[in-house]
Amino acid sequence: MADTNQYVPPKVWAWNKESGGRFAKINRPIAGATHEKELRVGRHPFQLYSLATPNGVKVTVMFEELLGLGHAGAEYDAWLINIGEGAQFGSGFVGVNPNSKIPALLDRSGPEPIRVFESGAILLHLAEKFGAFLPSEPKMRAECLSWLFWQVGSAPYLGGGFGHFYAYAPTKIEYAIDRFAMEVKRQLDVLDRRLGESEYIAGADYTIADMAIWPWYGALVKGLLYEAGEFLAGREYAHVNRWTDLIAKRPAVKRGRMVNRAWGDPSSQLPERHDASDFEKAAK
Ligand SMILES: N[C@@H](CCC(=O)N[C@@H](CS)C(=O)NCC(=O)O)C(=O)O
Repeated sequence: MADTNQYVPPKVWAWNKESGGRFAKINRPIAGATHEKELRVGRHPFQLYSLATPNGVKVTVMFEELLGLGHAGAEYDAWLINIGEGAQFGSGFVGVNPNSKIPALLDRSGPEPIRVFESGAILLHLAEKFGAFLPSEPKMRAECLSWLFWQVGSAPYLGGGFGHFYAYAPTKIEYAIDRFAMEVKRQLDVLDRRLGESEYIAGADYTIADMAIWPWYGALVKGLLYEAGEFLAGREYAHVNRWTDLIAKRPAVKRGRMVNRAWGDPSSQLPERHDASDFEKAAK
């Protein structure tokens, strides 16, 4: 591979399939399906096609929270989409999410199925449908949506920027790691200041903004993402740590983070979820 200091971009970029990096196998410069594959459909009103990455966990936590509140209409089947094997490029999945990324949702609760992609849009769709975890008072609602969209806009710097160059890139490039470590630490400070003045992100209540932010930034300060806890001094963000621990104790969060998880400690995994009783059957 070319030395990054000497790399001179060509006039027109060309796809170099040997570019390396942990996800080189699934990265492509073109969209669309690579193969025909129908999605399976279960018996519940919601069909979720996902994986327990931070973006996936946002949605499974939301479903478990809704069910925990007694919204029986939020029953869902959670199907495993193995992105490492390219399942996001199957024709059925691309039909639900033309962007080929988990999570993707099919809402079959009405007369016609509605597709929803982008984790933030899915959280909002469910919050509006069930009138839950999204404040109705205008000021609180605006605060909640502002933080929800903050997460959607900020996390790519954490994942695609910092995480990529710190953990996955084939070479360690100081400039890139510095640039994104600086930005991610700035983001953590934004959160820490906010959580120093407010119990939850949007205010006194737990909302979809917490569900969106926790799987990324909570995991980061605890050293569970990119093994970067020490590097970024995650422990120093005291308010983020306080809030991370508070949310981790919620029973729905404990269940949600297991769904579509197919790695790690066997007791933390529930690769597919089709019934509330599936959690009891999971390995202890
Ligand atoms: N902005 C999207 C990001 C989704 C995303 O990046 N999903 C990743 C896993 S966390 C994925 O499916 N990657 C597969 C790929 O890029 O091919 C969202 O919030 O839903």
